[in-house]
Amino acid sequence: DVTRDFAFGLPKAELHLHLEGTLEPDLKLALARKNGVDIGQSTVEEVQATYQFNDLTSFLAVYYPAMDVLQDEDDFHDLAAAYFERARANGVVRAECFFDPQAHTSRGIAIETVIRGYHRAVVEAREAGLSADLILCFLRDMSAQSALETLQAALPYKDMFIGVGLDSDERDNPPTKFADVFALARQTGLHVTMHCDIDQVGSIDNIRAALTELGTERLDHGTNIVEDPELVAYARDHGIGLTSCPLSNSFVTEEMKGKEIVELTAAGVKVSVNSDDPAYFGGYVGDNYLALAERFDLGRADLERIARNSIEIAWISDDEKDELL
Ligand code: ES4
Ligand code: ZN
Repeated sequence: DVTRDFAFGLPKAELHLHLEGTLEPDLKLALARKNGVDIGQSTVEEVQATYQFNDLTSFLAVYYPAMDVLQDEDDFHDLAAAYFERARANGVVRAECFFDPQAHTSRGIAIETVIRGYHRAVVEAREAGLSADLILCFLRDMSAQSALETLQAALPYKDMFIGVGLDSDERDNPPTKFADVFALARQTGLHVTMHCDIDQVGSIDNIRAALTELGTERLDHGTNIVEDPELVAYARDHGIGLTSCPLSNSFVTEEMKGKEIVELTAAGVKVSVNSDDPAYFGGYVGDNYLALAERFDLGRADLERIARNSIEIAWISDDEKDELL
């Protein structure tokens, strides 16, 4: 008997959210017009008609080109501000948001434009009572050298983000490719997480390396860790949080990973539910809680457990967790 109000109202942390994935068709069109960028569509319906993905590659082929509409600091601010508003309506009390600087620097936007714009929205969200921070993600299909240069360029703004992540296409781009940059990030005092194996790419070996060699504190997706009881025990014993994204997974892997979420939670692994790229995958985090509950027959207590887990694995102090729980 999970209702929409219950799923949306649960106080929760959103830990796997790409700010660039919150670009709704109407804002995309408004920014295209403002900045004189021809995106090839002029109505929301036309934009939505281009959203035909059945795997990660077909998704990313729509996702990255759309970012051309983001040009100045206000654009990045407005994108993030719109997300924070939606997040609050979805019961989010803590948001740790990924952003992809290389998707912007590679087309000539200065990294400080990106960081300052997003950060201004973070500060405003905090003033409005939503705990929020940024996580800088490296694009794994670019070189390790590019990731290193990106981190170095971002370090002057180190007080504006709390960690680093790794996203984009995992095929042939295992986490070990970025061992040096993650080591530097950890030395700098940044948190570390990485996208691991949404299962048609990569392998359990990537998850093992992420955990035991690269020191990741969370696994983004990573639900196919269920294949390996030793890694499940490792994740449980080390308090490694998982950030699962049911609606996103149903697009790029054809299933929500509900069985894995239930099994891992029962095994004592802290699995959270998140929206990934909500403007593209049919819903924000409340929609993800609701879809998971409906599809896998979860009850209120199950969703309460997931929401509590999300706050417990957030990168905030124990005092702040107590306040939010
Ligand atoms: C992503 Cl679904 C997905 N997978 C990998 N990287 C991403 N960046 C944004 N969405
Ligand atoms: Zn993601």
